[in-house]
Amino acid sequence: MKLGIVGLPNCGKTTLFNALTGSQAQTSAYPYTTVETNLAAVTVPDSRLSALAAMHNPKKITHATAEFCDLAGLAPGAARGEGLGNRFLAGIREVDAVLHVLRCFGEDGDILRDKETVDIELCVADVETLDKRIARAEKAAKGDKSYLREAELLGSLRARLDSGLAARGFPAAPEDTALLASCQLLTAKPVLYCVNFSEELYRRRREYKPLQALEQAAAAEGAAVFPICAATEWEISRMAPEDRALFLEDIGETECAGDRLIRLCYELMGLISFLTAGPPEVRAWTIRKGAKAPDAAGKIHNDIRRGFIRAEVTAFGDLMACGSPAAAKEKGLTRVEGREYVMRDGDVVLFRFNV
Ligand SMILES: Nc1nc2c(ncn2[C@@H]2O[C@H](COP(=O)(O)OP(=O)(O)OP(=O)(O)O)[C@@H](O)[C@H]2O)c(=O)[nH]1
Ligand SMILES: [Mg+2]
Repeated sequence: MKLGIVGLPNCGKTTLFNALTGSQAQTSAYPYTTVETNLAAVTVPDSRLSALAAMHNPKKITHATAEFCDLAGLAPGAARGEGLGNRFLAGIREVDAVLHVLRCFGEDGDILRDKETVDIELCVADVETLDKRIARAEKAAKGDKSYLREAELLGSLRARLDSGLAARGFPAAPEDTALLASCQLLTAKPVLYCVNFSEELYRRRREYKPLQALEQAAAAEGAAVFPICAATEWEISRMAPEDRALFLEDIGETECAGDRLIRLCYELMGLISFLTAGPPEVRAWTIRKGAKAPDAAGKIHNDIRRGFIRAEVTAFGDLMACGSPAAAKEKGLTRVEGREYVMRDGDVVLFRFNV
């Protein structure tokens, strides 16, 4: 999972990046401090792994990872190449989801206006992409009429973007999803609006009207909102682990920002984890909700997908209640599942395969 941190210059992107990843990338009060993308990977917290490790005493424990990219600030006009525009847009194209940071500290914070400024740039860039694709489809349609449908579909998506709506949420038929995905539109990516508050505003954010308006706008476009106090969270992330809880409590939290945010991203992107456990390794794997057993097997190795015979599945909770895989089997809580089995979050799986 690759998450891109996006927003206007000086909104606190790098501060958020540092808070989430424990990095020390340069921040400053001047705009365009970040030129080269900052990159860091973090482990996805999953307390089930340590419970499984206690059961199996493995050589290795492997968490799923999430990668964060802190991109250059976006200048209005980026879609026309202003500021670090092209670099910025190319950076977004590579990520699986967007963390859109909105400044709500210091003097000139207007989260709704700033959101719109960035949204417009992304829409304009997408319209440009679509125009190229539509022209190509129209040309191809002269020889092959089947391309007419493609041109028409992309045309109606273009009209949607023109009216200021994101490609995300465009009602597409299942047979069109591959075509739409191939356009790699920026506004089709899942978005989490990270409102970067001053500590003072963070404490009374529930009464902060623009946040409520943002939450409504986000819900309408299939996005979510994550209020955060990035500067404070960065400070807390640098403290000794035993001191963190107290300072988190001071801003009304029990968990650090990174853990909260990753969980939200999983929800937003429709991701779940399945687990594998044995003496060599206890490990979490990330898959999409709705993935079937062979897809999950393919995450581990393509040979296991190809030679898939069956999956032996125990729900994590059942396994813990029984105390051991053998006891779970004895009680009939380990199921044998075939190719059509839809994976669930927390399934502890052993794949049987033959290549
Ligand atoms: N008070 C307060 N200041 C913050 C917060 N987050 C960032 N800042 C300050 O805002 C300024 C800009 O922060 P950066 O993290 O460098 O912002 P950026 O979005 O990465 O900026 P560019 O890379 O230039 O686009 C710095 O002086 C930070 O210390 C916050 O939550 N509260
Ligand atoms: Mg920066």
